[in-house]
Amino acid sequence: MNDETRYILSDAARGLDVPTRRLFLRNALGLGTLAMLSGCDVVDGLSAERVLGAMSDFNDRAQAWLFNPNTLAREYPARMITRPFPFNSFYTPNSPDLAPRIDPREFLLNVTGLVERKDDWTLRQLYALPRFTQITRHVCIEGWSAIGKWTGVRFSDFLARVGADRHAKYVTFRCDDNYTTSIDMATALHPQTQLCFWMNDAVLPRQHGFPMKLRVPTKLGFKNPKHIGEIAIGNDYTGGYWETYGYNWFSGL
Ligand SMILES: Nc1nc2c(c(=O)[nH]1)N[C@H]1C(S)=C(S)[C@@H](COP(=O)(O)O)O[C@H]1N2
Ligand SMILES: [Mo]
Repeated sequence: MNDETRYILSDAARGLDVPTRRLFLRNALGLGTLAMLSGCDVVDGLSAERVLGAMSDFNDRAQAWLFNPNTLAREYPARMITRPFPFNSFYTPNSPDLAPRIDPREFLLNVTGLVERKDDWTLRQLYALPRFTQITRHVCIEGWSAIGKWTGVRFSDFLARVGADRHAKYVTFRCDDNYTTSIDMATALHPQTQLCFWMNDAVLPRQHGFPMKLRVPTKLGFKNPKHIGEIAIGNDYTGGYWETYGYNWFSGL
């Protein structure tokens, strides 16, 4: 492989999720193979990207296909809880002071799209929902993980209460800091997927997502939206913040 080839490949591979990228680079797929895959004689950066983009879509579908709705993420004993629990956000790492300030008395959660009941929810109403607690591991794609204890309503119960169309493809989360992400319905209905309001037995701290976050222990950390302001059910792909930077959309663990 010459330098230019290497450059084109590693540049295009940036659009892949980490494990796929690692595999891809380890196997150092040559230009010849890539040309064969894409069916063109001359492989430039753009066609390499197109092939890799198709691989990433394939990766989403393969992961969705392999996802077992009955497989539970591991739960841990309380003594293994990580303290302090790391803070992370897209706007600036290590600046919890920039996390949104939300007035709990004014807060309203919007529920939109393919649902029978589009009423907004106050925090008082949300806090009154039946709750369960999980101690699970949060895994960030940036290379750290931490164990926390989260309490809140089973998301499938919440979806049933609002009369969500369970055959819709996507659930999209729009957050107060303009972060967004979306998940597949199978994951939304997974028994450990939780709309959570408490962390380590206290109200969810501001930097960790007050007033609520979605806890999804079967997916990477960036698929766990904090400061949720809107939950939308629909069939149109909506992607998300990190997804537009090339992180694999499904990102199952
Ligand atoms: N609203 C919002 N949610 C978000 C993020 C964000 O920047 N904004 N970052 C994601 C990422 S990449 C991670 S690792 C976790 C970090 O959660 P923590 O701060 O509680 O550790 O939140 C996820 N959810
Ligand atoms: Mo993350």
